[in-house]
Amino acid sequence: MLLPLAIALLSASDLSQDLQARRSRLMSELGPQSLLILRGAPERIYSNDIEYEYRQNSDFYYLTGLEQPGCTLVLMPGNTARREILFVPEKNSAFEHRNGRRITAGEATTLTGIATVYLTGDFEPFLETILSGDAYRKDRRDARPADFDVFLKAVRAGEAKLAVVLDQPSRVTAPVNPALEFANALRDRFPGVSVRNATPLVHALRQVKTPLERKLLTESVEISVKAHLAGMRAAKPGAHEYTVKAAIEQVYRDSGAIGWGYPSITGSGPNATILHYGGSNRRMDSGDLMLVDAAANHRYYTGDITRTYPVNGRFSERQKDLYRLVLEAQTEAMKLAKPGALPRDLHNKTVDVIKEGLLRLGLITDANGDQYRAWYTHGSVHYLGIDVHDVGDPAVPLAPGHAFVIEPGIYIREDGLEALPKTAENLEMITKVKAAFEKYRGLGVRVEDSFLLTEDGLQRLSAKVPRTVEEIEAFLK
Ligand SMILES: [Mn+2]
Repeated sequence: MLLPLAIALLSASDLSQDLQARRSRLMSELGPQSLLILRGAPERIYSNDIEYEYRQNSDFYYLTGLEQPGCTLVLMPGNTARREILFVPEKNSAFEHRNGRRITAGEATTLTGIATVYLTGDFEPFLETILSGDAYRKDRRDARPADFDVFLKAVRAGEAKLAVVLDQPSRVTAPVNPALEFANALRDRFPGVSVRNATPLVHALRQVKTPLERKLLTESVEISVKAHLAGMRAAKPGAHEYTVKAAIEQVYRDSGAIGWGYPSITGSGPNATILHYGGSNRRMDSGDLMLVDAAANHRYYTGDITRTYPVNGRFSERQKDLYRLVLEAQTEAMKLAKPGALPRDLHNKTVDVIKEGLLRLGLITDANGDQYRAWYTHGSVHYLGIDVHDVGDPAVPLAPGHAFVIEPGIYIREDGLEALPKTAENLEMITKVKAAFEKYRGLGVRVEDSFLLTEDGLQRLSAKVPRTVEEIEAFLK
């Protein structure tokens, strides 16, 4: 049973208009005295002189839609013209013969909506000139020097801001982020500028998906749905985990997706209790549960779906006990996913449900404290988007345009009791839960769906993957 997959082709102008709107919102937040510099991701070595498949930096992609390495974006909100400037690598026939075409300035403009495109070699003289307080003109056809007046006045007054976007939240003990290091070096050299971290501004924008982004994420999850169904059909007693993984990833590429949004997790039997199980060589037995956590990267948007199902098509009673509990936790949290709620409200609901259930099953002796953490070992809500664990401030209440998952799980890992710190309370608990632990030992269950909150309510984008015990058993029959 293949679900029909309708992916309308997106016109370049839909994308470039959306990109222009994103940059325009960012520029009004930055203010006229700012100059934002954002460079694309560097290429990275896989082995000897072979590079990894290139992946663009997420913030850079969000603002430019460019997948090509070597590009730099500059935003100057105070300019009268040339508010957006893109630097792209020069055309080079020999290089392109080996490594593929580079986009031309004209193509870059069509794709990004940025009218002013200079070459990478112009970046240095451009910065040098502007930060020294002079107007930059590449040639006489360039716009008037007065374009830069607001920013140049700020430089001369010592009030100019050099805005940077950082890959990850910098901790005090972490090595300095290259973008920050670069900005700090410029600040030290040019007395008129100070450095400003614009990461929260960009990430606040990314937290609320535009209509185009919602469409792309929906398409991406449709591909992942199809992939999960293919994986479910491939899982059989005697087959290997890698066969399930291959069936899933085959669907991604065959649907035109770039590939996976994160490495596929295909864990059977005890491997289902490993949260980020990366292997896939185990042979599946009848009686195993199979945990699959996988989703495609389609046009730089990634959903996130987890299903756990019996390899032989029928849940055993002990598997049903855990499965139904995890499902109930997710269902109850879904009911709270409304505008105004906080992600932690949803997570806390899954905790309440799971605590009650674990107590009922005899796996903990106290539903008030933290005993549940022995079996429920992770958070259950994160945002989705260009990154599978997308950026966003969890202190901001849920609102239309937010995309996220709810993914409770229970893992009765083989050494689950041994691993507990030997406190007096734990020792007492261990004695009392021993029998239940032996009953459920080795089982891991997680259920995860991708959601989009819209003006009309909550959409479960991954709704077409069987989810209840009955739906799963009927599908696997
Ligand atoms: Mn997830």
